[in-house]
Amino acid sequence: MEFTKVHGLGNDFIIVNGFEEDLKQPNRVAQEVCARNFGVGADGLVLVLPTEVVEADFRMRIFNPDGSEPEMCGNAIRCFAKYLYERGLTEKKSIKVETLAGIIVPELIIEDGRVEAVKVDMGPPGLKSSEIPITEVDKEQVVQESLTVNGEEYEITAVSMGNPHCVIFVDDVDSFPVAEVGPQIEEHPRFPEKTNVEFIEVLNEQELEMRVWERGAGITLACGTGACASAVAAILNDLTARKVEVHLLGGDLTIEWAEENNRVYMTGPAEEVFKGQMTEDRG
Ligand code: ZDP
Repeated sequence: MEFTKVHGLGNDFIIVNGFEEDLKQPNRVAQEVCARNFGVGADGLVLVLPTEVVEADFRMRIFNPDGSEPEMCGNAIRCFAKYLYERGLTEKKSIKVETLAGIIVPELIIEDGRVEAVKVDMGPPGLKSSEIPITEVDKEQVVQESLTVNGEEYEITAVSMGNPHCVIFVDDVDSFPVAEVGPQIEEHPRFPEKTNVEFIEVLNEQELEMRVWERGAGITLACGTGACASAVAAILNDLTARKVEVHLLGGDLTIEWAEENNRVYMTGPAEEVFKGQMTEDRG
């Protein structure tokens, strides 16, 4: 199985071209190849696939290291778009991608023939409790809702970017025990699809500092959908302007929740690292 290793802000992925490789059990392959010591090592497996949706150009599937299939991945879709363009699979600079979160549209920002960054139309956020989903409430917005975790009470804001996110504002994100609280919230019974968890320190009206515990993946250096959800949560709480810079362990993303059309735009880099070939019957 031929693959390409890519990353967006250190959130790393293995891309496999599904036009050439036929993966019978992508869930199992994801578990194998994402393993840091026994495989290639990555935060996810991404498949490039044809689409049957007339409004779309390609289809993206993504698998977490635990084999589960999330609806969307913000960092991966930037790498996905760059991969398509640089391999000549498309000449379009604005590519319509079918995902389980609907059609997402990455737009390449090209300088001197190189893809310098990708701006992604991530679509509108899901705010209703049923869209996230979160139980025990039936609300249009889940803002400053109380969640009890291991006897401790947290004020949460929950947002869907196709996938579920639970955002918690903290005073000091560097000292917060992400690895301890993250998994307890990921598996909290009020999130029936589990959830990604973002811990956010508001630096000022234009900047957020973020740490993430990802569903099915654990701590990662960056999470694109999480940065979008966190910006939306900060705006819902009147903490920031509608356009913010989100600082993650792996670098920065620019997120804008546009007032005129309710859509979220994410801009950030995408890098290709190496190509490889898995040995024998792996894959
Ligand atoms: O929703 C999930 O299960 C996530 N682990 C999917 C991956 C999301 C992601 N890393 C992104 O960039 O949006 C991080």
